Amino acid sequence: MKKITIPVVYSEDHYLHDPKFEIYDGMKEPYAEKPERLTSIMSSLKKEGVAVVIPSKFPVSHIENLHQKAYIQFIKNRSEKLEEQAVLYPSYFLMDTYTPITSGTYQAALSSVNTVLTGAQLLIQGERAVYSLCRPPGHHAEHKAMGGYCYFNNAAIAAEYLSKIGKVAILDIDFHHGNGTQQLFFERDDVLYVSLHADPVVRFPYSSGFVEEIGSGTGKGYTRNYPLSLGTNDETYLSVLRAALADVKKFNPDFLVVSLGFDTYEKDPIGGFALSLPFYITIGEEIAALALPILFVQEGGYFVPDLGKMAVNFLHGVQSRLS
Ligand code: OKP
Ligand code: ZN
Repeated sequence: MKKITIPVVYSEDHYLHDPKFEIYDGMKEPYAEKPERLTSIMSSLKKEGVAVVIPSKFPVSHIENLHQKAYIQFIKNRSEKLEEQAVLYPSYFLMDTYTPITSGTYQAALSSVNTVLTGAQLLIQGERAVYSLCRPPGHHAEHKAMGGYCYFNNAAIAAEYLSKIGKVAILDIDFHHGNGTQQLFFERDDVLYVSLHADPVVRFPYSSGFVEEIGSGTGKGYTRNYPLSLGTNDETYLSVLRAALADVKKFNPDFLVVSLGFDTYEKDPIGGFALSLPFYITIGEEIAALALPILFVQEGGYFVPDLGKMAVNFLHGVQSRLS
């Protein structure tokens, strides 16, 4: 197998965000979006000998391009005022009960944004593919609402940054629909949003990700949703992935941003598809075959013991199609 030469952008700042619980239908549950997720991926990638890039600092204006200033300030202020072990479920700017603020949340979320912007910058400098290994994730975060473990919309912020240079397509292959990313580009025709996800009737975020949502105004036709049934297997997923990739190809973008979730895996504790471990090689190959500069942005994936294997398989698939 080819050696993985795709740079991995990673910062240990994500450890600063470590809530101890989430609230599911009123009951406290252990927090699924935990730091060990990235520890698992990072230790497997290090064994593959990947080059690790530490993110540079970008101005907050990149976040302000997509999120309301008052919303950003709110997260910063509340975060900075909290005691170390405190877990705050704010009454404002919040769409669910999975996305608390802790003392390190703002710093971690800011670092997550820097991780993807650094990746985007590497693409602009000519890199073919970059993996931004960030947490907290971002695709559920809307203009002025946190939710689904997300605070700032990393993939959307990277796409916005790249869109100053060329047309950008976002392919979202996390198990959940990226309601935030969809919202942020719903009325635009310079950024395409295509998503494969669990049927929102049965899974989070419940309120969006339906086929009828296709964008509006100038953005009409630049949002595409592919909801899938629980239990979706490798074969069905592959045929739908190919349809989504055909949409991307037709759009003819200059850059591709992939919201990469590993919660489509058969053993994922909060997912519900039946994708196998070797299939992640295929997903990587199919996406890389588009021959576009690609930024991979980490979103979900919660079966910690196998996350490293999924990432390695995926990157091997991508690598095999980079000429
Ligand atoms: C974030 B991402 C289980 C409930 C989980 C929240 C899902 C957030 C997913 N205790 N519901 O897209 O992976
Ligand atoms: Zn997810």
